[in-house]
Amino acid sequence: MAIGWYPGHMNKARKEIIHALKQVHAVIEVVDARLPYSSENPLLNELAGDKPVLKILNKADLAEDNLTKEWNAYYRDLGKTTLVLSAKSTNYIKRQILDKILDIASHGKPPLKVMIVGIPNVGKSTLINNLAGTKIAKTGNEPAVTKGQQIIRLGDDVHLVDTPGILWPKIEDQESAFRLAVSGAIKNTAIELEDIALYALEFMAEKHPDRLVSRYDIDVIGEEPARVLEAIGKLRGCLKKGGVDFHKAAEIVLNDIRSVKLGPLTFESPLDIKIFQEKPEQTS
Ligand SMILES: Nc1nc2c(ncn2[C@@H]2O[C@H](COP(=O)(O)OP(=O)(O)OP(=O)(O)O)[C@@H](O)[C@H]2O)c(=O)[nH]1
Ligand SMILES: [Mg+2]
Repeated sequence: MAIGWYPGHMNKARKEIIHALKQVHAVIEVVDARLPYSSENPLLNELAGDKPVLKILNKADLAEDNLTKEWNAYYRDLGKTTLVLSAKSTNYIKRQILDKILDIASHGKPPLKVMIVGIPNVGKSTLINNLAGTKIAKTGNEPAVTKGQQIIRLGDDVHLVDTPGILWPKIEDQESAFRLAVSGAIKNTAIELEDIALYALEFMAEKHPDRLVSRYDIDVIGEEPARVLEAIGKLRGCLKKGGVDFHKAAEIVLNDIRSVKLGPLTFESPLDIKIFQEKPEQTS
């Protein structure tokens, strides 16, 4: 499936990351707390080699607290060091990150150089700006623009490189591609907007039907996602010649989800991932 990332792009990103990682001693990996599995890049472990990695579950303000706790415990069990954050709003981020970095990275010859890496849209630039205390990196959905290499001091002997390493998203896995699309991490290209909204509605109907009912005042129990989308479209006046404008209705649903109008949401749990990973063994 191609969603703006072709093998050529991935190769280029891979080479750039390998080159950039040579210049640092430790790595801060940013993932989206709403989909920690789907927003990580499986090759980072290999690319980081034996460099210590601090895994940041960002956008915690958008995720479900109980599931964020489950993810945190899951990673801790795997021996990973994590930090749950909201780069957009949390204060004292610098102190928290510095403490964790010093925990995992031994001091060789100072300064200890650190770099932020992650797939697009997880909040790398927002985090960098927060740490720098000024707007160094452009945020939004465009790649960061850097005004010459600058160093951000996390502590006297710990320096952060201001250019994030961009990794490619896990789009080869269908489930992950849909979750990334719902979260807004990958732009709506190869997957139709309606299909993304239908995926989201199926998830909502299964996990949080009450929230759908209270937001849209519709019947969702036992209904097909397409009928739910149609009902939302009718209710919100998304009409075109011949019936409901599904595209407009899909936009409404996805905007509502991304702007937390349907409450904090986490699209996957550690249990889902375990089930997913155990599947091939069961069928072999
Ligand atoms: N609610 C919330 N939004 C966040 C948080 N961190 C980042 N964002 C938003 O997420 C969007 C993407 O953030 P960026 O910092 O641009 O992400 P990035 O990883 O630099 O993305 P690329 O430059 O495309 O690789 C922006 O709209 C941010 O405002 C957070 O902790 N909470
Ligand atoms: Mg950026």
